Amino acid sequence: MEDRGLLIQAAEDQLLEKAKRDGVETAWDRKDAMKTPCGFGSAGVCCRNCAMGPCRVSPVPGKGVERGICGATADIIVARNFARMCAAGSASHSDHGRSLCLYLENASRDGQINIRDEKKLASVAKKYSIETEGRDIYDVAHDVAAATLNEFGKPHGNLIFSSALPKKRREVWDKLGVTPRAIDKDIVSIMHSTHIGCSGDAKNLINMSMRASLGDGWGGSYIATEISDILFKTPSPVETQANLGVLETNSVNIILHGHEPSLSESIVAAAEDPELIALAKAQGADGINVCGMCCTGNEITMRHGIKMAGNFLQQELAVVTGAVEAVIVDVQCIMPSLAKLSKSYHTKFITTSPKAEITDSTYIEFEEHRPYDSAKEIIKEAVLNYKNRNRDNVLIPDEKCEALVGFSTEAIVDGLDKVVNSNIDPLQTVKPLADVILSGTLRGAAAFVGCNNPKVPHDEPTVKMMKYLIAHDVIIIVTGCAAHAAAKAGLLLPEAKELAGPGLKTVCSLLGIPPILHQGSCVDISRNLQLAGELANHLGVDISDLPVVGAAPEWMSEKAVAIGTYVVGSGIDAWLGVVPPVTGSPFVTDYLLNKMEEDYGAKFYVETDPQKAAEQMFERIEAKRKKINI
Ligand code: XCC
Ligand code: SF4
Repeated sequence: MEDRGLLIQAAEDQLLEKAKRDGVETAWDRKDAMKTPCGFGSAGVCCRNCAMGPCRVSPVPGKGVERGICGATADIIVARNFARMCAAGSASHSDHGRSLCLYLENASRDGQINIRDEKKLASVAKKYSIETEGRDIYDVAHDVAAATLNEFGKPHGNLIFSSALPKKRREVWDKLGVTPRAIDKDIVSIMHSTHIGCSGDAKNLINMSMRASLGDGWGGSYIATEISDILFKTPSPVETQANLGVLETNSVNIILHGHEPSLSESIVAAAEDPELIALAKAQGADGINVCGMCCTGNEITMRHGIKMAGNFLQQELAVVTGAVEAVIVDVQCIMPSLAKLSKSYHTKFITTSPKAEITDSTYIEFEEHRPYDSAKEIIKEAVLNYKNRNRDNVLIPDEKCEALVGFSTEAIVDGLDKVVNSNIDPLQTVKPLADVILSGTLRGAAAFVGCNNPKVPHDEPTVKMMKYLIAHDVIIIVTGCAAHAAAKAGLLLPEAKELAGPGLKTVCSLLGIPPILHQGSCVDISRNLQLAGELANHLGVDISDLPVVGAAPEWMSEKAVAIGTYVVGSGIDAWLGVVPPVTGSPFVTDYLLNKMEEDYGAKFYVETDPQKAAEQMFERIEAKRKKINI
């Protein structure tokens, strides 16, 4: 296979040059202008939790100012800041989950919100002990909405967990006192305990961070995935294309960017409305080309094969092509810079959520009670903008790559089942996967997640690490912006098996799958958890015993901090390629990188060299295999 990494870079360079010619700036320019980042901020020792401060204490023990005005040490300040990152990340994923529960509440047979996956509905209903026998599916759906909404703020007890959560893991959490109670409650606890004069113990704060983050992974995010599948169907493998070359010269190009699939699903459906297509043709366009970006891109590609325009650092480049009629967004990971940037082109930057209004954007609220009609009105703005495109200043890069996406846990299990063992006990569904891992055909699995970050070369560490691991017979599951990186590099193609080791190659050939399986958006890391949990249950071990690792090579968001935390808390080691702002605390650093293993059987690794990180991941997989004698 040709090395697509260089081609991707060439396409990106072209657009960066164009940006310069056009006199517009991108995140990379602003990163350069930022010069050296603040050392206190980088080490996490800056506190502005009260107005006696801001206080910055020395990141080096025994040197300089050691306490804030209230007496908080570097350990306390770093732990508080870390906890607040976990709270913000968990809040974002979980509020996305809540929006979908509220959306499901409005589902009705003859309305604009419908149930597309009755099987998933039944399985989620079972989780919440909701009767399904002989009942109308919409009544069941409304009960599921009520039950899941209750998980956010119930006053007593603990979250209701998926049966995929191994008993042993639950015992670990109970013993440490980190079993999530209610999603919102555990987030609020952090905001309370990090207020001036509350928790002054770093371990206590880290435990709270873990509890809220686990409430994200096994609660808010898990619910987001479950409800999305019920409403929009559980993904199954579908072909798509990735990179900015998916934009079309003679179509109305729409970039859908953000996270919640309620908006994006409606836009995708409404873009096929004959009325809108006729309107597009009347403007001189061939049609309407909807493309997805970041996590929204993952959501709509895995359910409809909608083309993937790119990941986080490509959002500005999409506008720079000069070929985008509208960037339509909802929440999260939307650069406010798009407002100014889009004004240098004809692009309409349309914000739709009261949670993420952006100054100088065109705000058209997405009306969830009439999603189809509302989506049509939004798309109309884009279509009518086609005539304003400046054809002399358009540059659509040639680069695009085919990909196979949409491997939900259900799809993986079904696929394996069909090939390996056609008539197995439904409770033994992960058996084929367990068998290929036990036999050593696959050495293990790695989950890649997360963002882009201009601190590292775009997509490069992600792709490098992936290639190393598949060459060593480690199967990869991928979500979020890392999934776009894999797609652009051609790694989501069945042909990429040529880059895999002999064992993984055999499995790929047998199943017709790529060595890297696309599992969706970042809330869909719940699918990773589900798969790992089912595997552990099947083998009668804890998740921390499995030869499974995780990595976020280019992470940047607070959501990624929450993810890393719940991944480790679930028993899976997590490699970070960007140093988190905790180095100013000896206690927190030592806990995350070492001691955590005693508590959770897993820990964080921070390694900025992708080659070394990949080697460490593989070593760790082999060590875990030894531990359970396989
Ligand atoms: Fe955002 Fe989800 Fe990160 Fe991409 S991967 S930059 S969080 S879009 Ni979630
Ligand atoms: Fe300073 Fe303490 Fe106030 Fe933070 S909480 S700003 S360390 S006085």
